[in-house]
Amino acid sequence: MTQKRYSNQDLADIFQTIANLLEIKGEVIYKILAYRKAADSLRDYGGNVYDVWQEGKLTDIPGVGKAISEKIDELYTTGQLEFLDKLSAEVPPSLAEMLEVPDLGPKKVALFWKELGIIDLADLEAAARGGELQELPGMGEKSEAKILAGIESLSRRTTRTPLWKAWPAAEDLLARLRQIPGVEIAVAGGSLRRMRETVGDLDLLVAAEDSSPVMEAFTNLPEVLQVIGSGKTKSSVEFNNGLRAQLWVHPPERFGTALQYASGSKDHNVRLRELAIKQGLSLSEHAFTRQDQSEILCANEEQVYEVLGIPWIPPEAREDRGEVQAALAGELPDFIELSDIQSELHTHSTWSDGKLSIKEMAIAARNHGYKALAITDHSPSLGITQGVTVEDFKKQRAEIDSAQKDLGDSILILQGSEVEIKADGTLDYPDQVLAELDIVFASLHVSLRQPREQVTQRLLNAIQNPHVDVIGHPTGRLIPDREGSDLDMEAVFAAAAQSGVAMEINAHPMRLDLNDIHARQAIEMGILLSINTDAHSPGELDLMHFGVATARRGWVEAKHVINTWEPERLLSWLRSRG
Ligand code: DGT
Ligand code: CA
Ligand code: ZN
Repeated sequence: MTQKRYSNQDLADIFQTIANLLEIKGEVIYKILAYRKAADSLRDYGGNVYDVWQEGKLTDIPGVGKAISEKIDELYTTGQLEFLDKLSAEVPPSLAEMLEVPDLGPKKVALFWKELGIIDLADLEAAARGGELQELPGMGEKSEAKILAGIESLSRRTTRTPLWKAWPAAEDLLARLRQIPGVEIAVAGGSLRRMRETVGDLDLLVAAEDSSPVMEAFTNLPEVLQVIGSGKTKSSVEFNNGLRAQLWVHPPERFGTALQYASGSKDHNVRLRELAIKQGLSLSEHAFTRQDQSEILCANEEQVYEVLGIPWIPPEAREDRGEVQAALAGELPDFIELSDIQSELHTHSTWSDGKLSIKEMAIAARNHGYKALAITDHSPSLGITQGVTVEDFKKQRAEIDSAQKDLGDSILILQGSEVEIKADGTLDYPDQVLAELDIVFASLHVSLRQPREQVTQRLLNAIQNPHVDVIGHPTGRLIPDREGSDLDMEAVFAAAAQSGVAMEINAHPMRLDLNDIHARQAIEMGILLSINTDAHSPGELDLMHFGVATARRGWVEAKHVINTWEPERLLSWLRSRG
């Protein structure tokens, strides 16, 4: 009997596997859901399940009932699980990996297994390439091609963590680091500070005279699964949930060089070191060093750039995409800031799938300091949500008028729509209905996997409709699992530049769509942008900074973004369009 110290993540994986195998086997749904719920709950559990087990309090963990706690107990005591062994003998565990393929469900997996003896992804890929899947009942050429594309997207997937997961985790860790005696500053560095859409690991920077108590506290955090490395200025750990973090600790008088170094990117840092060398200096995370070995210390990051003779460059733009050259030439853009945003133009209310009424959303937006809010509920064809019917618009307008009356001129409420670009390329409302609205977003939500030419043409139709003001989350991607549509962006931008439609940077961190590269391309072509959270609840209005960061990564200035404008100017731009 061996004891194994399963991590929270290990346990979650085991129950996830059980759920998947039961599903393929055709077990009743409530059992499957119980295992899934347990898996989710264990994965997100803050403490160490192992410790809870030792205290005999497993059932205190949400989602862990008698059956699950007995299995955890068996795993910790014996190192195995008889139930899983038996199940695996019936249903090959490798079948579960096929469920990772987008749009491939347990019924199909069971079919492939029983009919063709396919037991893993490699078998599946071979069968799809050989055209064997399309012969099966309920399958065809199209669904086979879709599976193949899904397998390819899986192999592109990396172990990087989406920013939307990493960011709150880092904020929580930083808040706790700030509680440690002796910690003067605790901030994010690395790709996290540069707001890349995914991060490899979290870099956390602390200023403290004495590093050892900080390192000690960090490596002993309850959710640390293992300490990968530990030294005086840097420690590296892996948490129960699979996330990794490095903590850098430097004395306050050297914090500027440390923060600059750890913020990266590596390529940006290489450029800075080249600049330093030209001045006879070497630049490290500790200091600038002159040839006589004397040091120049920088307590803050601005000083590092000052010594190098260039303006401070925002972290989001430190990707070696020409920013150092631009800084040297005095041609850095006037990067947009969160405080430049004057209005939120893409939101949902109870008229479709939003949580709040129009008035409640307007109050929430006003609390963010916004001067205007557009309500852009979905049109009816998007079957998953209730949409606004043509008949509804009158009633909705009356509700807006009444909310506007109650709120006075503290915030301007616009009646808008997020009209669906349907699979056939037409919009979900007739033109005369669109013409009545204050602002129209057109978005793709369905049939995103159409061939390039077809899906691009749909977007072009919307761009060319004179009543459409903004294209919402243009590619439709979801980070990390859903790639955007296969759009011909050259054609899209050319059409947008011509029609004058604005393109959205959707600020929701699962979207960030347009991305940084496309945003930069768009403004270079003279296209206006609009940054919005697509909030379905008041809390989501807080996500704006992710969109602004994406814009900054794309060198976007306030003047490129329509919702930095005063309401007057916005209204006159909207009126000047159809
Ligand atoms: P990630 O974690 O893959 O999303 O990307 P970063 O940028 O956070 O990179 P990471 O975590 O490997 O290292 C954090 C920072 O440390 C990186 O942004 C710059 C700095 N750094 C790491 N390795 C090197 C290096 O070899 N040379 C220089 N100049 N800087 C480095
Ligand atoms: Ca990192
Ligand atoms: Zn929306």
